[in-house]
Amino acid sequence: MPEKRVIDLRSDTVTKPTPEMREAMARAEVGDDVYGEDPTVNRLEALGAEMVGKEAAVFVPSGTMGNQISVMSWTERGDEIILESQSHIYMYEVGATAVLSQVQVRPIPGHYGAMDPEEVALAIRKPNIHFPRTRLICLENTHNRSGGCVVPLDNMKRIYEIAKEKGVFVHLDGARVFNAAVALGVDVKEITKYADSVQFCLSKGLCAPVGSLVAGPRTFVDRARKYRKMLGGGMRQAGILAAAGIIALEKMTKRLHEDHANAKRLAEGLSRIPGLGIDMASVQTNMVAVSTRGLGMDGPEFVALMKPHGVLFNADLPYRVRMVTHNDVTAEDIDEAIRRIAFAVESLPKK
Ligand code: TLP
Repeated sequence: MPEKRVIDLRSDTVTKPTPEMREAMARAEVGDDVYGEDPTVNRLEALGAEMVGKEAAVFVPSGTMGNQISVMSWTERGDEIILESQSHIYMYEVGATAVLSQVQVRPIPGHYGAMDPEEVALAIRKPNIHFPRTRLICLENTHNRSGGCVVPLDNMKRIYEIAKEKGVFVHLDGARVFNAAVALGVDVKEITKYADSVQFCLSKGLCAPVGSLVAGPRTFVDRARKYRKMLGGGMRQAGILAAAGIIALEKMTKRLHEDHANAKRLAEGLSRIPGLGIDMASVQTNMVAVSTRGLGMDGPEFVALMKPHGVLFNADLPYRVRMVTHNDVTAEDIDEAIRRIAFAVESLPKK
């Protein structure tokens, strides 16, 4: 019997570089990027900065490093930063804000990933000998742990206005900001204009093998570049990677709507399977958050149930799994995944 095709919905980070990317990587013109001499990296940084409407950008190995050098570049030891309580910077970056920037975090619970601007305003500290200085607000769009929800533009605008009134900077974790732009039907600049700096990933839905860009004012990017070096992220002939990044930005941003359509298709199919719970309002981009409570099974058990059937995804809450669509899964794969899940759930012993 032929091997079952594995349908990998764990993340859009699993995407492989496209044949066009591999070709461009093989042919990339390179130099030593620590000397600023890699023409392909320079081209990628200029292109990225231009696309998000910022003065400059720096190429970094990962989204995590991009976010962390951004926090380092805006803050001083002992400052406070405001962020959403389920944000990637708070949940998934190994507590780096405490270690690297030595800042205190002030998490605010959001609604579908969006913080209430009034709560943000209240959280900004007034000058007082007892208080840390509020220096930075971090936003995330799309918001990963809410199931890929888009933070609305008016919400970002209001928070940005509040920040500017109070002399606070705004950093956007835009790991998937192009997904947000596609979902909103706007140019990405309409989103990034409500942030002083932005980190965006080339290696997720955009399929580059490695890398993110951090963009912002030139002085900020100069500081970020220096922190990148400090953390060991100064790469040499990185043009090999940047060549794929250029294709990610120029071409792959234009196909993300396919992933969004596949996520809807998946959510609709799964919502017809008894025991699986889906909040359709949260299915806005390339993720589907599925509650497993109705199955009487926790997230990790459901992950383990489906693994032998060749459908992979992760549990991100005790009773929730996350499925992510991307360039390496087709609409047919989605239908096949729904079929396999329906079959496995139907075959469970009745309680
Ligand atoms: N997210 C990964 C995991 O770390 C959870 C994933 O599979 O979704 N910001 C956001 C919003 C992210 O989702 C991620 C990665 C990052 C930053 C970090 O990017 P990398 O993995 O390049 O360090």
